[in-house]
Amino acid sequence: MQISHAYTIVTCPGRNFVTLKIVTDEGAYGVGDATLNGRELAVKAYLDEHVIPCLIGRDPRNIEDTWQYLYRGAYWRRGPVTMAAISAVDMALWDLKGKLAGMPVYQLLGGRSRRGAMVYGHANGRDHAEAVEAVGRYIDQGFKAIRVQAGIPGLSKVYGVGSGSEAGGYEPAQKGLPPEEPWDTALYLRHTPELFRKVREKYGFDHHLLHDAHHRLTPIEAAQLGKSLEPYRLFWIEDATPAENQESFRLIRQHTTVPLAVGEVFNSIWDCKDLIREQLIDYIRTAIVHAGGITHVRRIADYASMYQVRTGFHGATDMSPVCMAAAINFDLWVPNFGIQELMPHTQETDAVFPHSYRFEDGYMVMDEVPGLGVDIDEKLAAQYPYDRAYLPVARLSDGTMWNW
Ligand code: EZ4
Ligand code: CO
Repeated sequence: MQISHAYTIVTCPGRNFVTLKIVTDEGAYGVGDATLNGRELAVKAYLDEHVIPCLIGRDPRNIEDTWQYLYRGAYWRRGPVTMAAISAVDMALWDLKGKLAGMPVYQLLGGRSRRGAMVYGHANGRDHAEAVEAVGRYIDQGFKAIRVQAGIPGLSKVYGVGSGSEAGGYEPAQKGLPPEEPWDTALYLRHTPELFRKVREKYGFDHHLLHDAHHRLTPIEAAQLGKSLEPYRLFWIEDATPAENQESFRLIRQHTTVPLAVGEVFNSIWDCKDLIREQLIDYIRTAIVHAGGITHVRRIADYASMYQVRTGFHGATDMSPVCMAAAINFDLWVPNFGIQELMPHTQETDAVFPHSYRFEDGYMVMDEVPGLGVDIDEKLAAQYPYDRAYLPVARLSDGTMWNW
């Protein structure tokens, strides 16, 4: 059996997605997500120009060897573009292997460890009242876990908070050049504890609450936030501080017992190693599409399990349903599962990527379908041409660039 051809498909049913399709000489195929938000065509070119020519003629069943070939063989290891491309190949090969075996990928990994994967949704509001109300809507839908973000008085726009009509959590792609958003840490630290006080006061303590600081804080500021949120018993604070310098998390840990999650921008086990080994985090958020596919993320999860660090994979709308399907297969198996992020894709996106996963009473479940249980409707995809879009950037009030 050989890979006879492979190609990338770019589509924009609301936001841009890059998909890799790998086809065998016997006509079987697998799909992989290759989407890197705001840098989509770099991954497409990496695949088209450099990876696909090396895939032709290979035995698609040798997933591990192909992974090592693309990782070691590039000489230039790691980085988001390289790793997104490797992830796409890896996902497509697992999908294909599942189809060949007539089994879901979670069966190939070792079978089900649970009935469904607990997910958290995004409740947000332009002010506290709107955010508190949004939490109620998620509770009504059956969510067991809810991320809460709110606008900050004095700031015109805040990460994670759409305009009113987007209160359901859809995060729009940003057309044109990167939009600029203001940031002020002092205001954020002053108002955030109050938001969680109000949510707990209204709904009690029966639901898990999460919060994303989105890399905005220094370690000591993150420690302050953690201490101030302790009374509200959060499931986690995410991306409390940027993690290029992994030892930053030591300082946060010395001061607060709030659980910490990090890793949505990580692209290999090396980004996680010290954080996990020193038990500086509680949840690892690597996405299957950005951290080397199922093959590599499994290595990360196994390493994390030695230190009682659990998974909490990134699941925002800029990962396509192909990545979501891979994540849910993984979540159903992985012994040290924590939680899965869930943001609803647009109806247009769901139509381009027919899938078998679905939300049921706070969990993602999926049927016993071969492979990843997701596909791409190429005809429909062709109706949505690529439309360049960027993530926003953040600036302090004096104009200084900050972390978005
Ligand atoms: O900003 O996926 O937890 N979720 C997030 C996301 C990220 C986007 C970046 O592409 O932080 O909303
Ligand atoms: Co995040």
